[in-house]
Amino acid sequence: MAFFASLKENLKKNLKENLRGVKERWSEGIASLFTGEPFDDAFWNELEERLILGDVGVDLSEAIVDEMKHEAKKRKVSTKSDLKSIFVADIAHRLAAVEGMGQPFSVDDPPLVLLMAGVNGSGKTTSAGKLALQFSRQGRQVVLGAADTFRAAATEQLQVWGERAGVRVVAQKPGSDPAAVAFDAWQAVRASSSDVLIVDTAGRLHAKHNLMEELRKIYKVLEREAGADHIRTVLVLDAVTGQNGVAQAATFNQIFPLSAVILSKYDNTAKGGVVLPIACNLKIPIRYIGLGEGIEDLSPFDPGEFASALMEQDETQQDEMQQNKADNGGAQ
Ligand SMILES: Nc1nc2c(ncn2[C@@H]2O[C@H](COP(=O)(O)OP(=O)(O)O)[C@@H](O)[C@H]2O)c(=O)[nH]1
Ligand SMILES: [Mg+2]
Repeated sequence: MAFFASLKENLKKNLKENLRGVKERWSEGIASLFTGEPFDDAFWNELEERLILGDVGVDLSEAIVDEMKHEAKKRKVSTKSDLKSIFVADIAHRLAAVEGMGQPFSVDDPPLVLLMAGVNGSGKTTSAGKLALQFSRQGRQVVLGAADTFRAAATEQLQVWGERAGVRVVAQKPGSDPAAVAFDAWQAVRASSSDVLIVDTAGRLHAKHNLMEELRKIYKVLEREAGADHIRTVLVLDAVTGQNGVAQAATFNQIFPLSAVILSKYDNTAKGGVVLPIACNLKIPIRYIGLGEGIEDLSPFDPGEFASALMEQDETQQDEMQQNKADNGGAQ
């Protein structure tokens, strides 16, 4: 419930600023489709179209609509509003069926090594800081590795997060080999018998071959030292990312099998439809969701709440429309 409460709070908080963002939401118009008269073929086409527009992908959108048609027939559903719960349940079910979905990382078998990956600005460093605090609060000894050596500022940024979370940061000077930093950080974990290592990395476009190779090298070093069983690879994905997110996930997933997606910035834009094909087709679980810039703003992903939020967001849109009308009325 914490996820939903903070989501709602954030949506309300940003009510006005979000007006523009609303147009970008993947759920735009989906809830309004489910009102009124009995449904016909046009309804199914429209639903499929809106899912595709919402970055769910052509094949998956088609599969969702086919499944719904089937369910509607089986249950003899005749109104669109009855279909609404079938739709929400279907989305939630598809997500929940992916192993690890919504499950925070466990430190049952320490050391746990997290390798953060993703494009520039997606929220890797911020998420690393948030995770460090969560593990530290569980009484775990955490080390952060500053393997984004491209810019001096990147290391400083991680050091700030380390201070906030109260954990040690292992860094070298800018321009150092990131794999060497990862190795150093691992040594620090060993020497201090720490439980968790979180390795931050530089943003990289999935299409940049040499940068992806560099990431593979970091992974190889950690795999050699810690063993694959202890490593979890994390793709941090900005919720605003559209279909390109699927390509990103697929390419990172080829470098090393991804253990998780963190869907960041869900407070900014409640898009995020792209997690459906990532979860359902690539079988990568969404484990956490970022709901703000603060160190506490990371919650376990909840597929049920995520699916329900589709309808909730439309209600927020209606609130906004009413608010807008009231504002305009006041101005006249
Ligand atoms: N609103 C919001 N902003 C976020 C979230 N996660 C990260 N950010 C912001 O996104 C920007 C880039 O984050 P950063 O962690 O530096 O991304 P990196 O380049 O992947 O390491 C920063 O301004 C963060 O404050 C989130 O969940 N919500
Ligand atoms: Mg960073």
